Amino acid sequence: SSTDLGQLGEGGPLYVRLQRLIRAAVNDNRLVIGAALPSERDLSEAYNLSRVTVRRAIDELVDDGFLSRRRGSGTFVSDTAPRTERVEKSFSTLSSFSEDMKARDRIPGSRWLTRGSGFVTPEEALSFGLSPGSPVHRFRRLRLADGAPMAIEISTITGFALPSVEAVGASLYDALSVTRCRPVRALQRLRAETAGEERAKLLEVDAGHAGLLIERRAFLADGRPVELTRSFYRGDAYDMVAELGV
Ligand code: 16G
Repeated sequence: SSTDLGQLGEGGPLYVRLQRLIRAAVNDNRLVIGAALPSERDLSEAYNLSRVTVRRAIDELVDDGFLSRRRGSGTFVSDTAPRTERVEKSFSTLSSFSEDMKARDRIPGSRWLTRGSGFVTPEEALSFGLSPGSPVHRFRRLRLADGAPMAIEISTITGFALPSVEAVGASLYDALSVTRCRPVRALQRLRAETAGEERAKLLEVDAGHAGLLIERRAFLADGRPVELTRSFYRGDAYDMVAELGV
């Protein structure tokens, strides 16, 4: 084919499939910011699509700010192109990052930034209701979906819940299920925060990027605290949704 964008996937209208292909190419850097998109004619020939379909796909991506047109020279990947499709995350269920991603057919990933074991800080002891000197495990992880960074998570886990920090593989909640310490109740607090240099670099966004910080304090049925996690989510990758009743 005359393009390197790969195969058109299945499911949904043709113009949506072409959009998915273009977004995926940007996601995994086959099309970098500023790169020119193949011409509409090349796309329609390569994928056997009508020019109307190709134009519709591209027009929408231009409207979204994902692509931009420069008169006379073609269509380019915008420098504001969000590198991921937004994910709707429930704000009212006690799900794990891995479960959230699998539910959306994304492959969850995790990269260790730091990990170790130690003792509670006076602050953690107070907010957790733990005795001073209680053992805890601590780690920082970069969370990925299909290889693209989505969130940074900083966790403190009470000592009794895990034999060691190495017991955590790809999923913390899987490890906590094994020790029968998966939490069943949690308090969450959400606030807006911007990404400083360090967060921005890890999440591959510009410094000053608007993110969502969610703090989760999670407990066992008997009230013992298990987890204190601060998750910094990319603001361009998430919508927080909750079902409310009266
Ligand atoms: C979610 C949780 C986080 C938990 C993690 C476990 C929120 C706001 N936070 O990100 O508290 O530690 O999932 O995910 O939902 P894992 O089992 O994939 O490691």
